[in-house]
Amino acid sequence: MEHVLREIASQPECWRRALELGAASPAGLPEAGERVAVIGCGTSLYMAQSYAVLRERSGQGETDAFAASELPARRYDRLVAITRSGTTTEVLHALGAAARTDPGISTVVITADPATPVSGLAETVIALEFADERSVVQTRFATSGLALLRAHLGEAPADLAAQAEAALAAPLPEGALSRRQFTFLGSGWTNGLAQEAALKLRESALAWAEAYPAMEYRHGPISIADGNSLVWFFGGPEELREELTRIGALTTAAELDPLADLVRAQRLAVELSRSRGLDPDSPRNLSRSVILR
Ligand code: F1P
Repeated sequence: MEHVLREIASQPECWRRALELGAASPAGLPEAGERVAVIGCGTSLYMAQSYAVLRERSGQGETDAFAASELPARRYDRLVAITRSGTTTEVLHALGAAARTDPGISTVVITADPATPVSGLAETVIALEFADERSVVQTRFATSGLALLRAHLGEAPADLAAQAEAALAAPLPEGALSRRQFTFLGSGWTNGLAQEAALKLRESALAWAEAYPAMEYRHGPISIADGNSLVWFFGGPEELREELTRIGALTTAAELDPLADLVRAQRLAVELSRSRGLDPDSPRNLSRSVILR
């Protein structure tokens, strides 16, 4: 069995541990009222985006998410970095630059591997070693990190881990494997999930996969949709789904919590990869951590 499939299947257990940890408010996470920037790259960026929306929505304070390479020189009370590997160059640079330009800023990193350079650059380290992964393609570290952050906000459904179990058993959209174009739509905090689902399909299955805020999708990208498309709703209006059905696209929508539905999209990525004769553990042109020299 592929590592990624084993890691996908272990998410309910990982989420239980992450939810417990988040609810216990580990030191270093943002306090209510703070202005916060959250950074990451790739998957970790998309989790940062989802968290930023959730935190603002919960009334705990202004929260911006940035690709680590794009962190502006603004003043924040706290910088939260998310990195599975702890070695991603842009994350290390951003933490270093923030400490130099804004000595008053508090820094915290959420990582799967605390024995890495990132630990020397953040004041507080939250280690999710139990969610570390062998696969290049991230699944359980990312979702466990977001589960932890949601629990810390007091926003995680009590049965979230059970919903991950349901997502592992839920059917994939019938006919999905024969589609050639995949679009994931979100709204609010689920935009990050839509981006992450599309990334999974690109990394694991070299698939043509895109992601948009559902309402933005109407402003052009919808022209792509046809009988070869699967459009997956993590958020967005029912009328749009009906319109896409009329166009001939296959559609599916989250019946579970959207984070649990991401598990279903991860499974689709692996199935699609297999059906194309690829190895989902070894995406083309990608290493487990992007380290720039
Ligand atoms: C971020 C990342 C992943 C990507 C691949 C390479 O890593 O860009 O999103 O899927 O694994 O690294 P990290 O900073 O979270 O370790």
